[in-house]
Amino acid sequence: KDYHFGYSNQDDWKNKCPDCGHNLQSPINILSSLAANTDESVAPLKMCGWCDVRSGTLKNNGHTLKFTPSQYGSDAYLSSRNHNSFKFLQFHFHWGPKNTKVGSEHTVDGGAYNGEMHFVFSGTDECGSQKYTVVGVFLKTDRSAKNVPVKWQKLNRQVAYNSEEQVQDVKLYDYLPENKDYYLYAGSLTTPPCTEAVQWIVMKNPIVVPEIFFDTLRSLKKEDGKPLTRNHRGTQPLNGRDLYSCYK
Ligand code: SG4
Ligand code: ZN
Repeated sequence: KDYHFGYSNQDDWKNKCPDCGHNLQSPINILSSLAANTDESVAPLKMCGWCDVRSGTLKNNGHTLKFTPSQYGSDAYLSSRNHNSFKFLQFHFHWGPKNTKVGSEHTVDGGAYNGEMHFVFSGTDECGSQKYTVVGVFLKTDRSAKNVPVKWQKLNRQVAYNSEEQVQDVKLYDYLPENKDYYLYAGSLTTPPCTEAVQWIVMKNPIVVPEIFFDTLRSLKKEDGKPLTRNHRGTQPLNGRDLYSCYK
């Protein structure tokens, strides 16, 4: 049975889901000075199928707005470091209550962005256990934009709680910043069960998102009928984990 967690009582998550209280949790505050580590295995991302156009469903699950590709057509994969060919599962969003600098899950040198988009990939490690790679992209509100780019119009839907709508022609690559530099570290899912099986890839540069899309996200209804005005977890202690970065 699902744990009906909320974002106002994050300290309680660990009572139901012990992993949420463990030591390798996400998100984190990324100290850019610590991310100076270079490691030859941290290589530019190999993206396969990111430019393909795919259709799928946009679902409001009460915790986020999530795009899941339909089973037809080619799959999208990601490989980086020692993880080979992780298959694309879904992307979803995190945001805050206002168009101020709060809403992203990761922060950089203490600073947050307006929101964060997560591309979730899954695969297995050498021993066969399930692992995830999540690519995080910071979102920055654009107040001035008069016309909404088509890639945001497609996702700009007031989806009712627990229902889903069809979306056509979504290209993952359209939602990545031009510069593909990223930070990398080992962490967890940012929602219960907070499983510590995630290789995080956080893109250094944000993408720009029209304000109207954030308005739509904030008006989505939760299970209790109230609007989901924020869905970002607070940053968790690094606890000595290594942080890497990849520059082109
Ligand atoms: C959101 O609640 C998604 O709806 C979940 O997807 C996702 O869990 C969860 O966030 C955690 O993902 O990238 N923020 S995160 O760490 O992707 C998974 C589903 O419930 C496993 C399918
Ligand atoms: Zn997420």
